[in-house]
Amino acid sequence: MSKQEHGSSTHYAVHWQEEQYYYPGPEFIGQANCTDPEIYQRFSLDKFPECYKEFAELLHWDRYWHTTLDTSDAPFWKWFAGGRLNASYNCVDRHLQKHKNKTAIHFVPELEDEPIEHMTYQELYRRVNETAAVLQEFCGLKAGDRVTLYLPMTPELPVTMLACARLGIIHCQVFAGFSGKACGDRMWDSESDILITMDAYYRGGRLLNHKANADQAVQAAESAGQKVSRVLVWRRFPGRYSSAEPMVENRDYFLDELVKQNKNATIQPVSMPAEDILFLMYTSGSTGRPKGCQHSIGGYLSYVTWMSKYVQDIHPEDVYWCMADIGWITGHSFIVYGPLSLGASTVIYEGVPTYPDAGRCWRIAQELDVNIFHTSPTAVRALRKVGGDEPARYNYHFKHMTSVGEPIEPDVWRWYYEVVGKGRAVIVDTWWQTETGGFLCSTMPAIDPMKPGSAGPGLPGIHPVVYDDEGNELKPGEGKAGNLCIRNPWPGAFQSIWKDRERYIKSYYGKYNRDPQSKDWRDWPYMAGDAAVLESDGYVRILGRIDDVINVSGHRLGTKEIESAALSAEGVAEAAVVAMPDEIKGMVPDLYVSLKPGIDPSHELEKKLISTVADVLGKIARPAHVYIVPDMPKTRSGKIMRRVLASISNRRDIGDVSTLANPEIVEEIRQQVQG
Ligand code: 6R9
Repeated sequence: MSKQEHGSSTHYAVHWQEEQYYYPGPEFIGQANCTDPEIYQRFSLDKFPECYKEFAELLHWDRYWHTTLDTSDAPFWKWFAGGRLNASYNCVDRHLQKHKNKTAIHFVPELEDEPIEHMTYQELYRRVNETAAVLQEFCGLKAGDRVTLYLPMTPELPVTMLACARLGIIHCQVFAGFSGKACGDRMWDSESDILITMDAYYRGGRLLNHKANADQAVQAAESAGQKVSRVLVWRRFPGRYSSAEPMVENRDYFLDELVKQNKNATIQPVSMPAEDILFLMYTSGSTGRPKGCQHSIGGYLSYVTWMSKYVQDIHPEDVYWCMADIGWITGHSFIVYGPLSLGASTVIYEGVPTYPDAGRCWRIAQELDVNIFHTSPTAVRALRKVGGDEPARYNYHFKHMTSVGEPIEPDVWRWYYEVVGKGRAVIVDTWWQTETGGFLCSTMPAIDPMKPGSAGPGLPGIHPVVYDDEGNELKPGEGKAGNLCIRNPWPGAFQSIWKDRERYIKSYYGKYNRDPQSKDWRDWPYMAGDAAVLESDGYVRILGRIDDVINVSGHRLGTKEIESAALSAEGVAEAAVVAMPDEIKGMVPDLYVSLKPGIDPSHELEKKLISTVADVLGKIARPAHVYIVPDMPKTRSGKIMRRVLASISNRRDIGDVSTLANPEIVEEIRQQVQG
């Protein structure tokens, strides 16, 4: 699949056109939570928005809502207005009566000689309460305050999230693989003066010093003007500090020690308005500044609970493993909130899927008897590459598997289906975004046939539409690519961008809004920022982002963020980032820079640029190649022509460059890059 930009419109060349269907087997259908094909009618547009009551009814409410969808401040939708509930109560307390001895979380440490921890709902309840007591009493935090979490994949992460939710505190978890600087920027944006982190964690067999990153986060937040009053540090091994960094007096505290002082404390869950904020999740957009997506308590939790039950097909007796990181939206929705709200057993794996060998995932599946498996195309490609025959050596039985985060090539899909799923498990290819809270397009696993490479139709209640640049609707089967939009709001949708209402309207509703004054949701189609083709069977085939976002291993990175990181290196005058397809990661960034006068290109400088980007943003943003070029190709008005650089990186036809201000530079760069 490749993308070429011509002026403002975007044209896609699609290299797969898959029309082969696979059907769910009778074994799966026989046990599925939803087998009723009428479900789509129950959620047709004429039943909107009241149909979504069914989602909210999966939760415990302290007070029922009076208005299912309040549109008075369109497009800032308010779901279940007037209702009150607590997310922590819904994910923990309400399961105690029937399931207190059931495993809530299976924690699998990366090192195989460390024992697997099986935390029951009763144990989760105790730990969440004790942690909430520290947040309330020691930190003085209360509903509406923001707290930044910078935690790795250990049970302390969901425990801390649920402790926040218990008190109505807004948690802002930053992916632990992000740099301290990226974390500090988000602390500043969300105005959190407390950071909760961990001393160390395992990755690829090494115990990483995470406290050092946390210290950098504090430094970055403070230099941006955000005071940091406390840093609470969970210890990976309670009682044993695994970091070389000093603890700062009157600022840093061991959270496992504070929790011990609150042994068996109980904290009443605060009854929160449904429309208050549960968490912020930062994501990349087309400008350098990350967007803090604001998710609500009632709408979000209803949505992910329904999706977990009917799309993930989670039953009480299932063992469910989503291999995403909780630092991303997938982990929030489909490791923590959805599964725990259903009272399921959810697996948290600390480390690298292929550590110490290609069989690790399948050993975990065998040992824990995992039967629902959820991962990304990047992980599937990597697992296939290192151990294409491994799954057959292990005795596990998946009934259901998910693919999420990027388009999955039909060939990779088939390996996932035949080899990982052993030809028995259904696959759902779920298309959605940080902003959307939960899935939007996917097959319903017991109802719709699967088609490799296509996400599927809009889920019940979701009505996708593809518009061309002029706002004309593209018909199913027309074969044309356009901008994927959703006609209607849905309860999982984010409420706004934190502190930036304008950007929210402009980025998601600006292009296709029919009347800025309208209070009618029909006038506000949601624009996702993805290009897609609507197929004749109603399935949506996602082609990729239309904005300046690169999807690396399913993680969104703004090209502008990488460029501004590169510009922070000494001697760099200009920077441009383009996307390159990669066999494993889907896409990777290529970085082009030009230097200030008097600075000479060197191999050292290239290496320095790679490490600068990694330091500023985190390792996942590292450019695949760095090209130091004599000048950038530019328009007469001085804009860098990224599409020309993209064509050079991707060895595509460069097209007409005669209108550039400096056309001669193009051939020079091409020779430098392509040899
Ligand atoms: C959940 C998540 C969102 C972007 C999205 C799209 C891409 C996600 C996909 C997919 C093809 C799928 N994307 N799921 N593309 N097929 N099943 O990934 O959220 O990190 O915000 O990324 O990822 O381009 O716009 P997020």
